[in-house]
Amino acid sequence: MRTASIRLTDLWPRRSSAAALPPGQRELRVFPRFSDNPLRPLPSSPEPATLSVGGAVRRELTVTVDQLPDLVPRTTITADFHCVTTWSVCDLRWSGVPFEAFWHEVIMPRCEPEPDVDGVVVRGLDGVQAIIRLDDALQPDVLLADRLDDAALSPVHGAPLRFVSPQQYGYKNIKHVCGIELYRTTPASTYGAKEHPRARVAFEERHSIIRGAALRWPYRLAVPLTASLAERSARRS
Ligand SMILES: Nc1nc2c(c(=O)[nH]1)N[C@H]1C(S)=C(S)[C@@H](COP(=O)(O)O)O[C@H]1N2
Ligand SMILES: [Mo]
Repeated sequence: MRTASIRLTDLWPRRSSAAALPPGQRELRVFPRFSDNPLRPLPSSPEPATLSVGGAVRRELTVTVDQLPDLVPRTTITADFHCVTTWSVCDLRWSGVPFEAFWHEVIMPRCEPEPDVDGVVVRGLDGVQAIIRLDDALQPDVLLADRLDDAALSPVHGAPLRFVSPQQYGYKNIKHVCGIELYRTTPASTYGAKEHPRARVAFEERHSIIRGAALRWPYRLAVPLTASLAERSARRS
């Protein structure tokens, strides 16, 4: 299995022989847990798990995560995952509901967003959040996923629900999703300048100020330690 007992040497991103990776990215053959704060424990999820939609809407909405595939048809995508710190994992199979369909078929009719909504803040149960412009959120490969590689999404990789946006760096792919808040004016980032408003992998938008290529090495050097700490703290909690 891709996640069974990961060794430190597995956590050094290597040039890929097979896949053509985006600029500055290298491959990991394992999929570790990762975070800007690797010591943050796994959050606990309420039972049943819910997803709330609020912010610039006429009506707020809360649905259970189990309900989602009844509201919007489920889909499966295969995508590579790219962390801003330069590691990529190839061919992950995510299953869930497309965000675009959730937007048009659930949020629009039920919540009636303000006409000038520009994007959403996606929030995780651990307090981590990402700011996503609406045009990025509505890409056809963006999912609210509850399954990974034909199994229920594990707590390590973001149960009960994960925002999956393959064209954006990992930090926009929020785990343990519990809330979506619509905004009209872009809020301040909880990551500060580290969060690029778009974080598109293809354009190497790693940071809002510093040029992406300049951060490859400083970020890459921290990968093995960060990933092994995140793995250990997640598997203990
Ligand atoms: N809720 C939450 N989501 C998060 C993070 C986090 O710390 N908390 N870290 C982000 C970062 S930086 C990365 S690279 C990926 C890592 O996902 P993984 O732990 O499944 O490898 O999750 C992203 N989403
Ligand atoms: Mo990341």
